[in-house]
Amino acid sequence: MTGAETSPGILGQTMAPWRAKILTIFPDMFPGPLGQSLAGRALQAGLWSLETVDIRRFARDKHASVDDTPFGGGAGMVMRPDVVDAALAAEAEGRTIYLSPRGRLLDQSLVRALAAEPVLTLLCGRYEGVDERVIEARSLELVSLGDFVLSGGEPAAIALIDAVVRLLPGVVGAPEGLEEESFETGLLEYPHYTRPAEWLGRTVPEVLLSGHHERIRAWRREQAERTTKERRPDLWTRYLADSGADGKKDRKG
Ligand code: 9WO
Repeated sequence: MTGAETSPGILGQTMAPWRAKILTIFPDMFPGPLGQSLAGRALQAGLWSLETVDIRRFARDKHASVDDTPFGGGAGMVMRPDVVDAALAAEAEGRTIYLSPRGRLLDQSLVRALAAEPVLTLLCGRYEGVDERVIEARSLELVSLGDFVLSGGEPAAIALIDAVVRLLPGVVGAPEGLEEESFETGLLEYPHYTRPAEWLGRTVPEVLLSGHHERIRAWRREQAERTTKERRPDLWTRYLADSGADGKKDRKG
């Protein structure tokens, strides 16, 4: 993939594939799981492309150091601002994101916005992170997947790309599949069941076997609302606010 290709759009027009550029000291971690399944098939089909940049290429000394000890002391190492900056100066394109637990929480509305960009650069930190000055100097956008610490930004970059790729035109078969899903409605998902109809003495809710599509839709909505109310009062409050005033769902984040 050079990123210069075009892919057939859903209506037959050509469009540039969505691109991700990953700056990392572990380029071999990519595509990793993104080479499999839905994202992997879309990658093969040219619907998106991935380019890794090995940050170590931008190291200047003979040991190719990318890190050094922290000023002020303490455990671990910090990624050098000069090396990370050289990599960004040469390679960054489009919105440039540093995956960090200190960032803005990723949610589905940010995922949609990122899917609408032509290209993203994702900087993956290692050790205790990158020198703060490069974050400031390059106005990096910090994005977090949640309140936990990984051993580096790479698994977070993979998760972010996975979330984006499945929204790209032509990646998921039917767009209705996406509209019905969790977070497009603003609610958590309703419970799912498949065969066998009885398993370990557990049955499937009768309504789902009834063939009454209107009742099924109402039951699923009710289940989604109940689960959201119980488990995610924060989402429930937002759902009520967003579906208030003019009645129906008026989402998009
Ligand atoms: C390491 C560390 C060690 C001692 C005390 C505090 C500490 N913080 C960190 C730390 O945040 N390390 C990061 C490892 C540096 C940047 C890359 N790393 C990372 C990214 N871990 N977790 C993420 C991450 C990214 C996005 N969403 C969730 C987690």
